Amino acid sequence: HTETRLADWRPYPWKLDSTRLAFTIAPQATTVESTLVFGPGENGPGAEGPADLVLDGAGLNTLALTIDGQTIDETHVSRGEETLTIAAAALPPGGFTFAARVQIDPAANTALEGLYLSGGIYCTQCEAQGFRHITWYPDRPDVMAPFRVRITADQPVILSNGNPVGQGEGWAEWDDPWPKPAYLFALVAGDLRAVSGAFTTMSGRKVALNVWVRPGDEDRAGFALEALKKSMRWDEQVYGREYDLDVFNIVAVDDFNMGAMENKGLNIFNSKLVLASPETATDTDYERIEAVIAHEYFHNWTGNRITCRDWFQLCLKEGLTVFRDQQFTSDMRSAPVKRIEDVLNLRGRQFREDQGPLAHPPRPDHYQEINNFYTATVYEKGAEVIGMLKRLVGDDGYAKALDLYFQRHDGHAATIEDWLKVFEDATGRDLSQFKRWYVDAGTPRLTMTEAWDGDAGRLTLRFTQTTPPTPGQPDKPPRVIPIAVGLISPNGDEVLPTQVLEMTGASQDFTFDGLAARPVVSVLRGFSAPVMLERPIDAATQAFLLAHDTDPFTRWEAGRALARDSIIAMSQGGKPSAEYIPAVGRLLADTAADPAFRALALRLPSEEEIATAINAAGDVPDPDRIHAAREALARDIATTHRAALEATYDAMAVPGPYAPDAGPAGQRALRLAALGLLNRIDGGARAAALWESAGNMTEKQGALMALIEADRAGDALAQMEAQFGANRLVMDKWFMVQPLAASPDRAPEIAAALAERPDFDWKNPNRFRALLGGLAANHAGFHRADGAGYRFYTDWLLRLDPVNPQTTARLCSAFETFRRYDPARQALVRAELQRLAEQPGLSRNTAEMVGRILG
Ligand code: HT7
Ligand code: ZN
Repeated sequence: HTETRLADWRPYPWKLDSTRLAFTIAPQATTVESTLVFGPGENGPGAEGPADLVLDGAGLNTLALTIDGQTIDETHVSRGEETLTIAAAALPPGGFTFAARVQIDPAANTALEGLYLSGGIYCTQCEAQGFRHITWYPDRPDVMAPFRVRITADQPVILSNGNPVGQGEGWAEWDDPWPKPAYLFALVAGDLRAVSGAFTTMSGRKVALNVWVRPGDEDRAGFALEALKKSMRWDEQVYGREYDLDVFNIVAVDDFNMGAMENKGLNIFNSKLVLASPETATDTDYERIEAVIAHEYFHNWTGNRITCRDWFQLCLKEGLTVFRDQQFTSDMRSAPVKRIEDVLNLRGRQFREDQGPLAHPPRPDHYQEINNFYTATVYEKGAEVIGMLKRLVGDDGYAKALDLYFQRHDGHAATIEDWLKVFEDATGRDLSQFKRWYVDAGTPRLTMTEAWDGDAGRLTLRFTQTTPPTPGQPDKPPRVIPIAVGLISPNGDEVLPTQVLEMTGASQDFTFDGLAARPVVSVLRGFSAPVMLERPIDAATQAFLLAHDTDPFTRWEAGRALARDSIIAMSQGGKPSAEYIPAVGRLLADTAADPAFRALALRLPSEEEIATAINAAGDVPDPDRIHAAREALARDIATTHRAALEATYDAMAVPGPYAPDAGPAGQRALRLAALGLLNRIDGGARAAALWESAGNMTEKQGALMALIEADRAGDALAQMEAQFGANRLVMDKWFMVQPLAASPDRAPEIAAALAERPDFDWKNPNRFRALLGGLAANHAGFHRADGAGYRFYTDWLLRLDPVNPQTTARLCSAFETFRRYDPARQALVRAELQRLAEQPGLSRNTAEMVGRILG
C-alpha cells in the first residue's frame, strides 16, 4: 500500500473560486451534478508550464464530464485508482468551469463514508476523505470554496451547510458563503423533528438553533440544545469568537463511525452524543454530550474558519479544539475533577498508544490511511501540548497568541509551524525546542531525586529526562518540560506555592533556599506535562501528600499511587501498603471534600492501569493475578471500612428530581464507588435494592454492573430488556456491561452468546463497539490464557472489515499492548493478527493497523 508523506505536499495549482452542487436523491441511484469554477493558482503556472487538473473520486458512476460546457476529449483524461487527471492542454490557463454528473448508491454504503442511509435518513460523513465518494473534487483541506447546494429529495427535511436560500415541496437550496474544504460539506434529508431555540450573538445577531432527531425522540434533545447555547456564549466570553451564520443545525443519526462531525453550520452527531433523559442516559453520558456539543461547536473557528493545510496537521484543529472543550467543561463543572478525568483518559489511551507499536507524534509525517490517525495522540496529547504552551507563556501570552492566530489565519489552511509562529510573535519566545513535542513520539520518563542540605536550609531537585525509542524514532533530544512544584512543610503547611520550573536539558538541578525544615515535594502539580514521573518516595510520604497537598491533582495522584503499588505488590505475592487502607478511612471521613473528588480517590485503578505499571517497571503482567489482587484489595477495604462505606452510601443518596449537574452527579459517583466496594462483601444485596429503587440510568447502570459482578443479574437484565428493548442506546449499554463486568472465566462465552442474538445489529458501529469494546475492557477476560477472547474478537473483526473498514481498523488497537504479556499470550495474539493479515481483500485501513501492530 502506498504511503503519503508530509514532505511531498505541494500547493494545489488551481484556485477553486466556487462550488455548485445539485443532488437528486434516490436510495440506489442518487445523481450529483457539480459545477466547479477554477481560476489560475496563486503561484501561477509551475516550472513545467500550465498544470493538469487532478481530481479525487472513488466508487463513482461517471455520466458526464465537461470543461466550459464541452465534453472533455478522452485523450486528455487519465484515470488512477482514485483520481481523474485532465491534461493542462484541455484547460484554458486563465480559468475554466469544470462540470461533472455522477451517480452514487447511498443504500449500499455500509462504510458510512460519503453519502449513506442511516435508518431511512440520508446523511454524509466527509472527513477525512469522504467527499470523493460523492463526486469528482480536489478532496484536500487546503482547497477551500464557497458552496451553493440544491437538493431534490422526497423527504420532509432537507439540510446542507450555510443559510437556507429557498425551499419547496421536495427540494431545498442552501448557500454557504464561508470558503470551506470538501471535508466540511454535509447534506441531510429525512423525516426529522426539530427541537429549536435561538441565540443572540455578542454583536446582536439572532441565530436559529435546531437539534434534529427522529419523531419521538424530541423529549431527549433538550439537554443538547442547552449545551449548544452555553458553548456559544462561552466561546464569545473566553475566546471572543462569534457565530457567523443565521442558523446552526445539529442532526442525530444512529449509524456513525465516530462521535460527531463539525460540518459548517450542520453538525452531524452519533445519536448517543445527543439524546439524553434521566431514565436512559448516565451522568457520564450527560457530561460527554455537553463536551462534544461544545467541541463540535468550537470547531467553527478552530477547524472551519481556520482549517488544516494537509491531514498531517490534524492536531492543529483537534488538539486545540479538545483543549478548548476541556477548558469549557472545567468552567461548567469542577476544574480539579475534570483535570483528573482527563489525565486518567490520557494515561489509559494515549500513554498506552505511545508505549506500543502504534506510537506516533501528534504531527505524524507519513501515513497509509489517514482515518487511522484520529488517535488519542493527535487529540488528547495534542491538547496537552497546548496546555504546556499556555503554562509556559502564561495566560496573557496565550490570549495574545490566540488573537493573533485568529487574525492572521482566518479563512486559511494553516500548519503547526504557523501555530507556533503566532506564539513566537506574540510573546517573543523561541519555540524551536518546544516543537519537539509535535514531531517526536513517545512519553518522556522524568525522574526526580532530592538532596537536602539541612545546614544551609537548601533543597536541590535533580530532574532527568529520557524518552524511549518508538517506531522509526530511535533517539530523541530533550524537550522543554514545564514542571509545576510546591513545597509542604512537615506540619502540613505549604511553604512554597505552585511554581513552574522550566526544564530544557537532559538533566537539570533546581534549588530552593531559606527552608527551615526539609519539606515534602509536591511535583507535577495539575499534571503540568504529559510525562511519566519516577521518584523514590515511600508510602508514608504518599499518605502525607494525600492528606495535605493543596493541589487536588497531586493529592489524588498520591492516593492513586498507594492503591496501584498495593495491587502490584499483592499480584506478586506481597501485601498491600500499610498506609493505603487507613488512608481510605481518612478519605471516607473527610466529608468536607467534594464528593466527585472523593469518588475519584476511592475508585481503584483499573487492571489495565496495573498491567501498564508492571510493564513499565520491566516485569510481565499476569492478567489473572492482577484481577485476583484487585478483587482482594477491594474486599479488604470493604471489610475494614464497612461502616464508613455504608454511611457514605446512605449520605450520598440524592433526594428530589434528577439533575445532571456536577454537584448531584458527584454524589452519585461517590455513592456508586461505595456500592462497588460493599458489593464485594454483601453478595449484591445493596445493588439489588438499588436496582429496584433507582429512578435514573446512572444508578440503574451502577446497580446492574454490581449485580453482574455478584452473578445475580438475571432478573435485572430481563427487566431492562423488557423495558428498553426498542431503545437502541439503552440496549447498547445492555450489550456492553455484560461482557465488561462478567467474571473473566465466562466473559468471552457471554460475548459470544450475545453475538448470536438477532438484535446484535453488528453493522451498527455503536452496537458492534458496545459488545467488542465491553469484552476488550474486561482485562482478564479479554486476555484469558486459552485465547478465547482474542479468537472471538478477531472473528468479528474479519466479519466487519468488508462492511465497515474504518470501525474495524479502530478496534484493532485492542491488540496494541500484546507484547507486554507472556510468550504464550503473545503467540496467541500473533496468530490472530496473522489470520487478519492473510484475509484476502483486507481493507487498507485494517491492513495498515495489523501491519503496524505486528511491526
Ligand atoms: N473532526 C471529526 C472527526 C470525524 C471523523 C474522522 C474520520 C472518520 C469519521 C469521522 N467522524 C468524525 C470529529 C471531531 O473531532 O470533532
Ligand atoms: Zn474535533
